Amino acid sequence: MIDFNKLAEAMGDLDEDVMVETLEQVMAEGGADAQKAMEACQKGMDTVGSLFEEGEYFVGDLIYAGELMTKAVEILKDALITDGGEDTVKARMILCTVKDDLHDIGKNIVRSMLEAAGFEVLDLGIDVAPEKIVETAKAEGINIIGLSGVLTLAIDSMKDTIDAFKEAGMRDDVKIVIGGAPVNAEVCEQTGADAWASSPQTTIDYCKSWAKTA
Ligand code: B12
Repeated sequence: MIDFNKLAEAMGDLDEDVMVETLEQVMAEGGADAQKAMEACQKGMDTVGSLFEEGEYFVGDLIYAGELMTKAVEILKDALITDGGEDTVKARMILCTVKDDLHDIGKNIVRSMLEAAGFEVLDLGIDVAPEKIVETAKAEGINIIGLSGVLTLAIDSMKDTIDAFKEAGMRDDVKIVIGGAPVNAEVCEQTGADAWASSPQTTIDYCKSWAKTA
């Protein structure tokens, strides 16, 4: 029986041994609980964030937490990613972390899942300026865009990016999904995005529906 609270605690405590052992147990049992394990790790990341805010953890701890999360995804990957079966799509899309934000763990998880669902993901990386996203969409003829960001100020960069599409006269040609810790329905409306998602699966569902009508 896997103790997901213990897993979340291990991630919060940056206890690599317990984390790896628990995740390996999830995989040894067939990986059916991989999604639950992922959620527990994310809960642990929230603890890391809170301890950082309280001054108990430092930037070095955030870096280490990031490495642990990457390791967790590496262990769970095969169980998290489904091959998409008959529903697999073939479409190209852009994904990146918006300007001034360097966080990319969530983006990379979303990319892996989108690729597994059949998308060809043009990953522009982190701290990507609105102009670069617009120019790439234009040059490559891409009309599905995913914007990631976890800093509060990423919300402004998302809005700036969407405004840049408007200014380029391309807003009606693209569908934009935003995601990351501070993103919710209100932020979606505020930025003018077409959709928002907190889980990779919801992201895939939106992108698939857009790929079909593109
Ligand atoms: C790891 C981490 C770092 C690492 C990042 C390593 C990396 N390669 O990404 C490092 C050390 C570099 C870092 C730096 C900083 N960080 Co930091 N970091 C974190 C931490 C602990 C975890 C973030 C994370 O990876 N979460 C796990 C992933 C899986 O979750 P996620 O990104 O939300 O992604 C999921 C969903 O949101 C969604 N999703 C993600 N992207 C997308 C995209 C689309 C299109 C869709 C649809 C869905 C989607 O799917 C994912 C999977 O489910 C958070 C705390 C927290 N609880 O988030 C702080 C946090 C984000 N950091 C914070 C801060 C303050 C900083 C620094 C300013 C610290 C400093 N003083 O230097 C710098 C900022 C640098 C910059 N300009 O970006 C604050 C932000 C505060 C704020 N409100 O703006 C937080 C919240 C910590 C805190 N509580 O204070 N950080």
